[in-house]
Amino acid sequence: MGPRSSKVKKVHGHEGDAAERGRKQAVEEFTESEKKRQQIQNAQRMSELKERVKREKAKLKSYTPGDMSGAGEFEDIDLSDINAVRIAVIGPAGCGKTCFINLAETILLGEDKVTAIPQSAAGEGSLYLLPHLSSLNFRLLDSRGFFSPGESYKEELIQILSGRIRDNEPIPRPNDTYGNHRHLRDVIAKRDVALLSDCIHGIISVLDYNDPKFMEYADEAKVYRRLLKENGYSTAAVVTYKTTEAITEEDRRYHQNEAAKAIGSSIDRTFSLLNHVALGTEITVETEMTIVDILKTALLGAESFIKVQKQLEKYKFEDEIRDILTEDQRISVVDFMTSLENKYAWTKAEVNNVIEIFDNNYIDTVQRLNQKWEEVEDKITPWTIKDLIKEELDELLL
Ligand SMILES: Nc1nc2c(ncn2[C@@H]2O[C@H](COP(=O)(O)OP(=O)(O)O)[C@@H](O)[C@H]2O)c(=O)[nH]1
Ligand SMILES: [Mg+2]
Repeated sequence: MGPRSSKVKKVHGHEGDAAERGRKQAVEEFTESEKKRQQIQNAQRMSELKERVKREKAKLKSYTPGDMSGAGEFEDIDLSDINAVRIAVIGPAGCGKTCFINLAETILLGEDKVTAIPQSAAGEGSLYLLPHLSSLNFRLLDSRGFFSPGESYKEELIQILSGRIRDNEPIPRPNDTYGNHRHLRDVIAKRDVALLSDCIHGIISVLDYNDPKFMEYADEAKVYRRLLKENGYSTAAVVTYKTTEAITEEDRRYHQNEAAKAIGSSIDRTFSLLNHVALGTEITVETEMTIVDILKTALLGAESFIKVQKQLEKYKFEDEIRDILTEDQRISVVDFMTSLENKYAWTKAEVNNVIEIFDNNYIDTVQRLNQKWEEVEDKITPWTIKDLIKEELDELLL
């Protein structure tokens, strides 16, 4: 570059300096106001989220079975026997079941009301089927973690779902060496399925992303997936994170997909959750919202399970009643009288006489005869026949 051009540049540079300063200032001012605007927006969003969490927590605390389903969903179904909706929290050992329940208790009831105490070491956690949130109208049941996704824990899960293993009871395993609970296995296996009110209605499945077996579970958990699906359960899935490292949105989505596939849940019923208990970090309002969403999802699934079971019960009952009625009504008075004619060797004339009386009084079935007995009994002769008819009728409709 020659001296001329440098001169031009210099002149230009002088003008440019002023313009540049102006531009810089404008940019700074804009950035500053944009920052403030975003801060205000964030603060607003945060206070809205806090309000929402507060409302949702209050709703869960006053929850009554049926609340999550739309109005009218339980119109013709009696829920009075369901004191509390029962949700089992299941998953591999150490995945964060107890920590999750601990978080739910902390945000709904407060730290001083927590009953779910997680294992801090790698050892086995809950060996009992422990109910939590017992002061509310739903329960979270902490269960014993499984160590492989294979067949071996299937029977145990069936016993929990069917209410054969009762609240606060040990969950016995064949190779348990401690506690001498093994004898309980036979006792539990012989029990009947519990009443609907004491069975498990909903499921929260937990998987720990940090678990080295995460992918193994994701591949092989189909035993549980099938079992739950076949029995009409709809599962809420939770992927827990025990790390303060930032997780990219892409990774999170990937884990969520894998967990949804493994558990047989849909993406919108699969949640990511930071394990604040294990990390020892403050529970954020976002985490509170996630826990609320998990509980709501699980309760909705549980309500639809209860609805289907109740409908099945109702149909079964109605079918039985219908069977009884049709069986009775199928017996015509003609058939009834003919059988008595043979049994007691009455004459045809005697029997026809009685049938004619019935006919004149619009009595065609034994049911009808029973209802109208007082109207016709005096017309039946001789009285020996009348008494035997009555005796046989009572016997038949007992
Ligand atoms: N460092 C530490 N780890 C914890 C603490 N509480 C739980 N953990 C870990 O967090 C994980 C989940 O624990 P937990 O909820 O008991 O799992 P569960 O077996 O599914 O009930 C396990 O790996 C625990 O070892 C804690 O207080 N400190
Ligand atoms: Mg546990």
